[in-house]
Amino acid sequence: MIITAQQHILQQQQAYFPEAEGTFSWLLSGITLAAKMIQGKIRQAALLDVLGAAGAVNVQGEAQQKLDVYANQALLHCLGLRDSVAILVSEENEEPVTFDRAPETGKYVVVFDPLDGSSNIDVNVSVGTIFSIYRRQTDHRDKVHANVLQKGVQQVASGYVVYGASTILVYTAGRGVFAFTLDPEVGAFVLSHENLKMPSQGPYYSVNEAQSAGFPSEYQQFIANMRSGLFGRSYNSRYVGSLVADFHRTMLKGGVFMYPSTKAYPTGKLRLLYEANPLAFIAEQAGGMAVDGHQRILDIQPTDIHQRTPLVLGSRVEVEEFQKCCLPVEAVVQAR
Ligand code: AHM
Ligand code: MG
Repeated sequence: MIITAQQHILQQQQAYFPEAEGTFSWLLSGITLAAKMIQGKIRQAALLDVLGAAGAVNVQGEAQQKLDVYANQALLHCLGLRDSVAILVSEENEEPVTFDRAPETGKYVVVFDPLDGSSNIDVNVSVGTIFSIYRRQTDHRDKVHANVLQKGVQQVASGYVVYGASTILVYTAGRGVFAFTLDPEVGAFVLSHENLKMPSQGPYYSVNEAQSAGFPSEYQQFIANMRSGLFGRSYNSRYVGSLVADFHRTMLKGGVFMYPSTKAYPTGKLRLLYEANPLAFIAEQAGGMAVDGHQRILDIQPTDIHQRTPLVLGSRVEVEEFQKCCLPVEAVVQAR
């Protein structure tokens, strides 16, 4: 028989937290509902006049696509109706959205990128939703920024939905990674990959190589090492330009995804709270790693809700080799 995402979350809760009241699974059902609404719109995009720019620019200074706006509204609506949600943070909203909940409810903070890679929609390339869930801090319940600016290690759960040839939801609540494929006949996300593990080394590296002249030297060295077969295998390159699609491939096949600092994005392009942290949590749960060139992504103390970070994410062997390239030359010789 099939196991739906909802059933799976309830089973996990009963196994590990028998005293849980089901609020967490109810919250996650808000995300799966929004994901179904978003995927429905994406599948019909060219028919519904929802392709193209909405005419506004978001807080990142990027042109908002019409589907960005729809996806954001779907998540704000579906999650805002759950009284366990105290604060919502979205890529598309400059400030956190807060809800005035009773003290015994409003336990969670949810951070999301409603439609990542949305510049790819017009050409029918995969896009995704990324989310991250934190517990609201009881000792400073009403300090919005303290609740939102938590380190990635404090995530209760995170996940992404990739709207590709099929729609797949991947999530972790800190006890392994599980993937669910939307079954259009049933109308539910059905368990399709149990306890996903990322291969310890993989066949692909994924980076916007056209920008490589502006990459810091450690990235250039690392890419040169991969190209010259230094890690005992040859690599092929793959770069969709949609983080969720590039990460999903890395999860299943292994390898490494990188978005370094560049001339155009001196602190990296990707956002710590709703892009790097949720995927880093999943990568680590699957046996992979995520770093920014100096430290583990999950250990970074955020200072701004929309802050960016360089990101190197993927299989253990490749990320460890990247870290060796970040060391001074003498240390690299010793480390080999
Ligand atoms: P977005 O949040 O505006 O969609 O931008 C994020 C996207 C990621 O999905 C992807 O990894 C990256 O931008 C690609 O950027 P580039 O085109 O500079 O390679
Ligand atoms: Mg994004």
